[in-house]
Amino acid sequence: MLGVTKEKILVTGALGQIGTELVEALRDKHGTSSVIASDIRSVKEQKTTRQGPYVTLDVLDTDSIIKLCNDEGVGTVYHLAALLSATGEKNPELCRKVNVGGTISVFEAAKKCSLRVFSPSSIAVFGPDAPKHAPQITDLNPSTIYGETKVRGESLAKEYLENYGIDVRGIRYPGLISYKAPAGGGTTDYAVEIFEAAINHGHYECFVRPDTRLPMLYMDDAIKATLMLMDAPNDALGPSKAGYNIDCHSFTAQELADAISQEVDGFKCDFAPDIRQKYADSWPDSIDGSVAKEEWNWAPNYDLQEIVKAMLDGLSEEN
Ligand code: NAD
Ligand code: AKB
Repeated sequence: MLGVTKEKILVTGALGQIGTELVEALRDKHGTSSVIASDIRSVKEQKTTRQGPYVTLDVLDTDSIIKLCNDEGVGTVYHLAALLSATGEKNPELCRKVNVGGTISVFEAAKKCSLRVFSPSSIAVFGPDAPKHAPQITDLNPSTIYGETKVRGESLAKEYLENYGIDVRGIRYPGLISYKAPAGGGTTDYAVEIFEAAINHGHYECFVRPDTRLPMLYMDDAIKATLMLMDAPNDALGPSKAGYNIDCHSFTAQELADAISQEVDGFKCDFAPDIRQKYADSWPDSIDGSVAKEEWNWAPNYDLQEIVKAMLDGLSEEN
């Protein structure tokens, strides 16, 4: 549109676990008015009052995304709207609709409005047949519907790049640990819930076995990785740009509980595995992030002890 520069940023699914912190980081970096937060939910549902532009937007509504991008001069979309694994497996149809349909909707808008897109993937792309230390490139045969939608998201990104030159970048996020917004219905939520339970009740009943080992990352690192990837020069990025494995930390549920016990006197964790154990068992124990390290220099800052400290300090300050 004449007179509208395409400098603004749109974040979909902005009221979720990642969006809550990504919007804050993007506003610090680019200025509050440059970052439009959006979600299907009303902003009033969010505990924290949001400073800055907010619109209610269903990612399945392609026309509204296109209109918003044209009217506001949006040049980049961080597409976070999705259903996570546990919620997705309970409602496979909606999971496919939102995760695949929503991604197509955003990519179609990208085609029409020349947008750059960040579209996250997940360690859920790997299935039980993948090596337990998952390499960047291996067969992707997830056993969850959620994982299938993430594999499809990566292939759609490649398709839109090859066919229409759309710059879509993504990270196969591991389980993300944070305290500013609740975890959104995933299998790795135990690694978030355990902290609040430790502080408030001195006890947590964990829904996976103690020996369940999964790759995990503190949210500050996840946000840093996201911004680094989006800032990386395009010619540094190879064929994995739609779904990078990134180096992170890998620990069992028992190791996490033990690390919390060292900081919270008397904390006790019991284990009562439920259906989410099956999803966790189908995912890798750890991931090889050497391609991301080589191409855009990624390395995490927080190890397990530092994550535990940051979470307990953060939650105590909030209470
Ligand atoms: P979340 O569940 O916390 O947030 C997702 C947001 O999307 C919610 O606020 C929800 O209201 C919104 N939403 C749902 N349907 C929508 C629709 N039709 N239109 C608009 N908004 C809609 O999820 P998150 O943890 O912030 O995850 C964001 C992305 O990162 C997802 O693609 C997820 O698969 C991926 N990811 C997250 C993790 C993690 O541990 N948090 C790990 C791997 C990948
Ligand atoms: C989930 O558990 O569903 C997410 C993920 C690893 O994609 N945290």
